[in-house]
This record gives sequence, C-alpha cells and structure tokens, in this order.
Amino acid sequence: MKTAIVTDSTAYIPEQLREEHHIYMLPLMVHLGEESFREEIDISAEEFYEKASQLDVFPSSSQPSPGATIELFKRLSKEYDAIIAIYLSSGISGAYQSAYTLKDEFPLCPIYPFDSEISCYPQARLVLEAARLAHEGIEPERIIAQLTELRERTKAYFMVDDLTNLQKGGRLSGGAALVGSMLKIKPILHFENKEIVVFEKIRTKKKALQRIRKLLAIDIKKVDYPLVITVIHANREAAAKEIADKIQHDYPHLRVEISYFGPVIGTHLGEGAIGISWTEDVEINK
Ligand code: MYR
Repeated sequence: MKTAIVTDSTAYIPEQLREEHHIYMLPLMVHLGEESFREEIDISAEEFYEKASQLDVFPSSSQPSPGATIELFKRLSKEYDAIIAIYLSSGISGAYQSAYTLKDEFPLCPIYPFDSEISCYPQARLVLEAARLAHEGIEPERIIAQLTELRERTKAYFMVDDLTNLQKGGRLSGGAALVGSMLKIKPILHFENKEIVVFEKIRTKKKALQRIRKLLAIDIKKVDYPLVITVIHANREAAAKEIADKIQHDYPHLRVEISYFGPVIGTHLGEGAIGISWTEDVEINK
C-alpha cells in the first residue's frame, strides 16, 4: 500500500525534512499590500516580518489555490494508492473543507483529508508520524486512527504581543467584542473545538510564560508517555532559544525543539508571538 502524505505550508516543516520523508506541501498565500506570495516558496518568514514591518496596511492570508491542490492530487493519484492530506484547523481556515470536497474525485486513489485541529509544529508532528506509518505500508484508515489518537495528546498554548491582528483577521473566537485597551492584554490562547479562544487572561508576557510552563509541568507528571516539546516564535529566535534551554534544563530526558510562526500564521498572530506545544514523542522508541 503506497500512501502519499500531503500537508499545507503552515506546518512549517523545513524543506529538507519534507524531502527526507517524502512529504508534499501545499502553500497558503500571504498578501502584503498589492503583492501576493506563496509562503515557504516565494517568501521566507524573515522576509515576511521585514516587509510587514514596513507596510502600514495589515497583511492577509488565503488558503492554497484550488488549482495547485487539484494538480498535486492528480499527479499523486497516478503514483500512489491513497492520499492523506493533513491541514491546519478547519476552525481557522477553509483549506481542509476545500480538500474535503475533492476526496472522491479520484476513484482509484481515495483522498483522506485530516483536520489537525491545530496548526504549526504540532501539525508537523502529526504529519511526520503519518509519513513514518505510510513508509511502513500501514493502511490509510489505520494511519488516520493513529493520528486521531496523537491529536488528542497534543497541546499548544500561545500568546501575542497584541490581539489586533487576530481580531482584524477574524480568527479569535469572540474577538469581535474586544475593544481598545483590551487588545493590549497578553492572554494565553489555545484551541478549543478547532477555534482559537482565550484560555486565561494574564497581564504580562512573563507571567503568561510561567503559567504555560506550569501547565507543561502538570502534563509531564500526568501522562505515562514521553513528550516532545516545541517552542514556536514569530521572529523571536533568541527568546525562543532561551525558553527552550530552560525547559531542556528542567527536563533533560525530553526532546525540546524550536520552530517558527511563518508568514501566514504571523499575519494573524503578529510579530513577537510565542507558543509552546507538546505531544507524545512517538519517535523516541522507533
Ligand atoms: C487562511 O487564510 O486560510 C489561513 C488562516 C490562518 C489563521 C491563523 C490563526 C492563528 C493560528 C495560530 C496557531 C498556533 C498553533 C500553535
């Protein structure tokens, strides 16, 4: 059984890793004024934050072009028996829904769209696990079942410098009601039922970070499997490294990684956002 693994660009899986694991990527678009770019292809995260800081209009984003999706699925349907396509949460983007409408278009190669219910590196962890299982020749239904379990074990908390981008982009559940000074608070955000909601209202970034590390500590004690932890940043590599080093120091037996919020996610979170995610480290004993 040959199953192709597809994901969208917001998993921010580095190209080399994608190539190594035969992962196909569909880019979302970022729009800066008059210019549009396929993220991870036409524009890097660094270039995006640089350009965005010089513009006085808010950037915006859009899901992968339907043409590119159909073209990729068509090509893969000739080489593979099935396609698993893992997308960012359907509560924040129409990408999953668009793929869903194509799922029966290729009768000889069924498409299994999978809603990660998250985005960024926690999504990448699901994708990498799917690629590992596909490489072992596991049936797509079993891969989907494993991903569903891993998704349950995935947590992510994040915070932004200010909530304006999230509110303007309409990606914060209940965000329309926020006004003025409220937008400057530093709440901890997370996903609930596929949407972004405020987890706790905290006034400073330092305190929010402490609280997220406390939540991590609680989970490390609670679960009976090893975790892999990722610190994710929007153009704040040094800060992310400092946080990752502290976590690694506290938990030398766990894997701690660093990833980034690329152009599309940066459009909605704004520069300076920081997140910490954790999930079962399924690779540790493989
Ligand atoms: C689109 O235009 O279809 C993409 C919309 C993306 C919205 C992104 C909202 C922020 C997501 C934060 C993810 C944090 C994961 C740790």
